[in-house]
Amino acid sequence: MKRATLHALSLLLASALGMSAGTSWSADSLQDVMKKRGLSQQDLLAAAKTYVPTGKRDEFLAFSSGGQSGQVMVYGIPSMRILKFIGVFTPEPWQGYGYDEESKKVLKGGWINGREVTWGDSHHPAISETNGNYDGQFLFINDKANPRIAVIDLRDFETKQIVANPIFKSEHGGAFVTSNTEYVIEASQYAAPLENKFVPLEEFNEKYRGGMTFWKFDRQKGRIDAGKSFSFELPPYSQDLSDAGKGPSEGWAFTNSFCSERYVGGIERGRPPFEAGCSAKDTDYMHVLNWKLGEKLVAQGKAKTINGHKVIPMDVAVKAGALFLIPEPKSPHGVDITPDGKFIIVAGKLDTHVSVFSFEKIMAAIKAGRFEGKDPYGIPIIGMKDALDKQVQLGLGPLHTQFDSTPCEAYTSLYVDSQVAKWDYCKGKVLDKIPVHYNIGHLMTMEGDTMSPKGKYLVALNKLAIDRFNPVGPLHPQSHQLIDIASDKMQLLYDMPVPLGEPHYAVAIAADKLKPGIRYKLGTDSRTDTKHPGAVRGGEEKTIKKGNKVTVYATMIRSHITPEIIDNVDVGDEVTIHLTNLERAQDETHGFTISGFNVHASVEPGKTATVKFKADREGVFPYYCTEFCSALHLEMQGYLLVKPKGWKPGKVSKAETKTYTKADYDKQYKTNLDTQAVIDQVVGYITSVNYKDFPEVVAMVEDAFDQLGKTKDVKVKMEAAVKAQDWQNATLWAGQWWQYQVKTADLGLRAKTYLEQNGARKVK
Ligand code: CUK
Ligand code: CUA
Repeated sequence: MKRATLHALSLLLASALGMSAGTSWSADSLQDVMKKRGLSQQDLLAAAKTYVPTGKRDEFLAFSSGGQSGQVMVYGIPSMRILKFIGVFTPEPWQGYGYDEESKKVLKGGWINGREVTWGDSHHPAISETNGNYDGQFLFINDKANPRIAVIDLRDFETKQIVANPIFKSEHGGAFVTSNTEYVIEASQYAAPLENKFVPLEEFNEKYRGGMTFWKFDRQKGRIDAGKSFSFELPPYSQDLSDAGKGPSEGWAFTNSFCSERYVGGIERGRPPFEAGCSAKDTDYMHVLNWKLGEKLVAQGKAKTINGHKVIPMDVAVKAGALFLIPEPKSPHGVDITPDGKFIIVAGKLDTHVSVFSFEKIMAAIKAGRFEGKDPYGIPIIGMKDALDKQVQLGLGPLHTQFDSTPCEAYTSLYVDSQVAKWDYCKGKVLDKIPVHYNIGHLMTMEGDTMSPKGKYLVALNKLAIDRFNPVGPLHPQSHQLIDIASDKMQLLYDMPVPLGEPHYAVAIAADKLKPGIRYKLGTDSRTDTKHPGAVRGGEEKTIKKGNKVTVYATMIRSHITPEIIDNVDVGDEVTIHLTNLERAQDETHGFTISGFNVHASVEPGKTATVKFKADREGVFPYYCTEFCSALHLEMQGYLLVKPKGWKPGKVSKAETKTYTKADYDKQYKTNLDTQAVIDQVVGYITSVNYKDFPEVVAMVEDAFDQLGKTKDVKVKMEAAVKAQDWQNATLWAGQWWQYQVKTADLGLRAKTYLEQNGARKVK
């Protein structure tokens, strides 16, 4: 490149990146960096499109399944910066998920027939919708391995509920929501008897079944209502991905299937394997279900009850006109409804085409009673030609489809080709292709499965990373690739390694639709959103012993845990510690653990969490705060003393070294006066500007005064010690006064910095 051109580009980028010439980021240094790091013009453009400057935020948030980790990963787009791992089906230590009592109850909801299951294979996240568009309130995700659905509240990004499917033994087609989140859909995968009984494989056709569950979502409560949920019984066809209709197709749901051959393998019995028998036929079936009719059938008492769950038998659904089949090409995978709700796009793994089915044609065939026959279970089959709008040849191994903001434009992943194909489903034309690395499964565009896709970016969720990242041993990270889809030509922008598990699907929402809180109302049990019975305010801390049960009502605030000593525990006692974080300041989380008992709680501002264990060994067990929450975080500590049976206090040395003198006290006192002067200055500044217009600052100021308010009590104790000439305690109480001052000053300075950086105005 000519030097002049390079210089011009550098200047252009510099201005695009908000750098002005003359700062330390000079145009020349950008050239130097390009040269030194071997970056091309293309690289710089990609960098400029993904880079989110320090302190700035992303435009979209992606919720990605965490695959075998059983968790959900949250990251920003376009920066691809990871923001959170949400513990869902598996314990997550940092958040205390699975280590405190409240979250253990959530995980218990996902036990399978009384057995604790601590691992999950999360596949498909879904954001709650209102009128077919994301409303940013809730997130749902399924567990394929152990048929379960989880509910995550997006006010605090915490898992609130897990429900285990009462009739499935495995599942895959979930979680998908109906247009107004009336239901969360979950379809089974491998057919099995719906009852929990042994049935020999010889009775596969008669007794094994698939199904589709409609979990009723109670938006007010933010929880699934299992009592109002129901399922359709389906043939043993290995149902796969599913989707809910929207707009004109609202009220209907669609699910693919593979192995509609109902083939049962058994290599060891000399039979050809499943893979051969399950792909023998040229077509499988798309299932077309009317859930609104299903709802009515249940209300009319036409469902039977299996394992306490309402199930609509196939013959009942058929008779009511709520269940149909349509042949679809060989081993289909994705079934995706277009944003206008008019077409259903099916991609077949073993077919080079995608099939565009017309909802209008399907309805016309049903209305006219035009069927080409019935399946062995009596379900009417609509002819493929009567339902198909068109087929488009895209490439090898098409799997999943997402949509652009431009009408008719779709993106389909090509697993075998390792490509993304952009195409027009109205004209049936391929528009562009881009290679990805490697073997793409799902893909995701911004709000790309709603009625109003936002376009802009696409993420390819690739199965294999192979050579894309620094090698870290035989198990490679997964690879997400960010692709710019704002113009006609797709452009690869960024490779992101995912070291968590295999994310099957992800969804992305405009960040401004999310309004998460920064603190809980004081004393909240975050897993139930109710007042925690173990919550106490500052000053109300207590320890109660009844029989062999010890209950501690504790608080945490920088930088102490109250109580600091728990000494009324005898070996064999059951110990329950409720912890309330009294902080109001943003991001002032305290963690809590006790050595050796496998407990941990993450106690965010306002939250109350409980740890519980049996003190089955005598000994001395330090406890401490696990978050580096202030300069004196290491001192945020305490002791649990577990006494052996029959222990009596003997002669304990009371000798406590007296170290402090009047000189020490005077020195501390002077320091306190100086610190107060700093505080007064900061307060003077804050109250001189419009700080009340900044909610973050208001919270910090409240918290600061909280801390300062505590000095009153301490000062009284200090003065009493001074009067008694007890310089030891006078100095210690003066020191505690200073601790509160330091925390006040710290908050005040944070508030002042915030105000200065965010353009506060003078008000007086
Ligand atoms: S599945 Cu994995 S690539 Cu579970 Cu949606 Cu298609
Ligand atoms: Cu609280 Cu460290």
